[in-house]
Amino acid sequence: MNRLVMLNQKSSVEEFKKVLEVDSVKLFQKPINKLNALEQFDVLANSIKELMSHDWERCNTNPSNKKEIHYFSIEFLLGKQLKSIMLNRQIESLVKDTIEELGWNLDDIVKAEPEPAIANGGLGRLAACFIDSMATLQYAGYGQTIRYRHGLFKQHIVNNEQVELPDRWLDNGYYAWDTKTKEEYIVKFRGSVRFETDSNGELVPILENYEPIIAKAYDIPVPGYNNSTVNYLRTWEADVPSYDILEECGINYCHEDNMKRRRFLINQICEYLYPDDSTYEGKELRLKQEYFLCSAGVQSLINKFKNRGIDLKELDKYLAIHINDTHPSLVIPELMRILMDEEGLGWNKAWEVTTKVCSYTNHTIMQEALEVWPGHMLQSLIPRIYMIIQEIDRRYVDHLRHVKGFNSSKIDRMKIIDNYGNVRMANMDCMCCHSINGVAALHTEILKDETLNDFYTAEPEKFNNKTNGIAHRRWLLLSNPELCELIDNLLGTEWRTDLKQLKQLENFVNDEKVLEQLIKVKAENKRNFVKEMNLDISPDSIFDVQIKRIHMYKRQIMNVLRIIMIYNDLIENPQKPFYPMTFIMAGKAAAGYRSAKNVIKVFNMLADIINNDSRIEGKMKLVFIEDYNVSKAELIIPAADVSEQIPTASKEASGTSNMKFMMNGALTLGTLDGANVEITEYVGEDNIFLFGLQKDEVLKRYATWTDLSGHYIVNNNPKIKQAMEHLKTFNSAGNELYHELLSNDYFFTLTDLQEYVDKTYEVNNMYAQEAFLWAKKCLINIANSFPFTTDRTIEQYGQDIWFK
Ligand code: 26V
Repeated sequence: MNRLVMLNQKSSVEEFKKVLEVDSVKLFQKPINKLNALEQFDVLANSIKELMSHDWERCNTNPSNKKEIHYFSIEFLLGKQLKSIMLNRQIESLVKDTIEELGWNLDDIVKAEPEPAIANGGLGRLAACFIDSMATLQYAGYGQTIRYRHGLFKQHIVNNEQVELPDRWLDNGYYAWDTKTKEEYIVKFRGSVRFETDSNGELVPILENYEPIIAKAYDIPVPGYNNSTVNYLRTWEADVPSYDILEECGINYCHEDNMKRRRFLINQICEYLYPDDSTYEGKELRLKQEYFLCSAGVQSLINKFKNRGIDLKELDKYLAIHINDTHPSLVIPELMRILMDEEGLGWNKAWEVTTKVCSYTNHTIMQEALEVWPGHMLQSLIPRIYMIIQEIDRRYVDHLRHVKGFNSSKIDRMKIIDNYGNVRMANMDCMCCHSINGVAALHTEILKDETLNDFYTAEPEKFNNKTNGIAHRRWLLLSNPELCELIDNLLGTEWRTDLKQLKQLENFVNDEKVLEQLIKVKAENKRNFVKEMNLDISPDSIFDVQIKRIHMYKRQIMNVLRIIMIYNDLIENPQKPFYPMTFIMAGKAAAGYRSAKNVIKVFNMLADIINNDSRIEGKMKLVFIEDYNVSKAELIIPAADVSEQIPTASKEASGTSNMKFMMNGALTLGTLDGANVEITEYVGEDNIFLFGLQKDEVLKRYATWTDLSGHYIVNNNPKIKQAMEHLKTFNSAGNELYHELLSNDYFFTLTDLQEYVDKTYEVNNMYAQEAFLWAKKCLINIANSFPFTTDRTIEQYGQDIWFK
């Protein structure tokens, strides 16, 4: 390319402008003043990539041979990148000044930027925060995932109901931040395994008649904050093999129908995140996606380290692979396969290397999310991998029986392949990884005591806790500049890189001037949110916010029932003091999750009623924000007064929005679950509103088969009964939820409801009566949010797991 200048960090506005001009013509064959906002974004992203290219290339080659961390995850929830990259690379003024000269508008460009949402929720957002922190801490730390053409569906609310539309974020096949690399690998599916004897008399497995699929790597740059590190998130795309490869595999590519079908099946792999798995084919497609990611990723790593001349017997000195939940577990047998079948390491050495390389994080104890595959599905889709899993299982079981002396019922629970032939991925992770961690202290305790107790008793030294965090750069510096400015005025600016300094904010908790400023910042953020979202709500009301995936264990239905109870109360007692409250909810329900969809419908129906009831005199307002995503979270969270964190104790592994809210000065109303427990420890019980059953009680009730029907509570609490009767009237959605709760209130919604309502009144009163006390609590929350940066989390992963 004929460039007049090469960009770098210190480039001038003039130079930057020149590059944009060249790129404009190159990308769009248009002069720079004729671009629309999306084209402006594309050109800008392209130039910023170039600005990083030198550092990117250097980090890619890893000249100092730092140990590399590869974080495999089936989802990454990146959100928009432009502002984050500008912040991390410290090029905010360069970009702003340049586009100002061009007459462009940054807000418009940011709005036009596509938002990759190739994820569901917390798990994927955590992964995105992790790669930001790894780059910031200057680890050679990378992400690996799939380049899905559709992210999680777009949610529309039509007649109060969720309607799913495809998220076509990659429709033109182009995402300005990523770069297609030259790397390609063949991922092999199906076929059969034959054994041949090699010259040393060793048996060598040969996979025959397999179906080849090409994996192509696209890399998205991940720059660290205020340093020269540029790592990447690698996304793998599936493609049809060349005719040469097809010929080599003996596949007839001249047959048109055959090729059409082949192309369709291959394209399917990257079409959707979590395809519908209610059919056999759907389930198999998910498994295909998982192996596709694992095989492509592991092949690329082996290739890289071989090219560097590294002895694969010592791979663990140079490489750590992290398995984010069970979805990428197939990296284990894939690494074993390559080390043994292709690189000639024997079983023992391959096992030693693999177990030292791989580590696993569990993100949920919900049974339905712990993956299990029918053995015959693996056997037909990835026959050699299945053999290896069988062999791992056989040897480990042998060890448990003869070395550990475990009895057969315990071994039955621990085996990878159960007595029905199902393959349990979490069991494989526990057997093969050198480290197993939960994501909050309470969650890790539950893993050790309950969910993974058998493995804990076998190898306790493997277990450790790594409490989640959030990238405070995105969730505070970028999303709440007003609050940051206030903190700068109080502490100087060093806290931005050394979050521990936030603790010093406690020096100001009795300074009414500071508290006033804090109240002002919140008010400003609330007004901004209302304006940006074009909402008809009062910024002077209390913003009570529950934003997360809709799930029965997260208990949005309890929030709905609480609102109904308060509503009934205010109608019956119009004189009762009640500070106006806006109940904000957002979140998507999985397309096939009927109860969750019912909750959305009921909330919206209730909103119609309450928002139009003049008797309530504007004291209550309900808002459902449709199509919740990262950008919306960035607007809502700084505007929140009350953070709703109300899962059934024991069920939410950690939660991360709880941390985002506290860091932005909202007070938590919640249960003692997940990271709420640690939040409570840091802020003190006076600065959080807690209610509800605690973990031990919940687990005890499950263990003792306590009657979980809701009848007793409904019959003994007339107010709850009244609210439930009301719920029943919200057509079939309300009616179904009513019956569900009455017959089997598995998540103790009705049990915790009255305390929840009582706490809400306490919150309301305090906000209304004691503005300074409220602000003081907010400040204490902000001051004590410092441990919840992913910089801390990642440092601990580094010390205890990856570099140990
Ligand atoms: C979820 C889903 C949802 C839709 C269909 C398929 C599928 C498969 C697996 C999963 C597992 C999700 C596990 C998860 O997201 N856990 C969340 O992880 C967060 C980060 O550690 C944590 O804060 C949340 O508490 C936890 O629920």
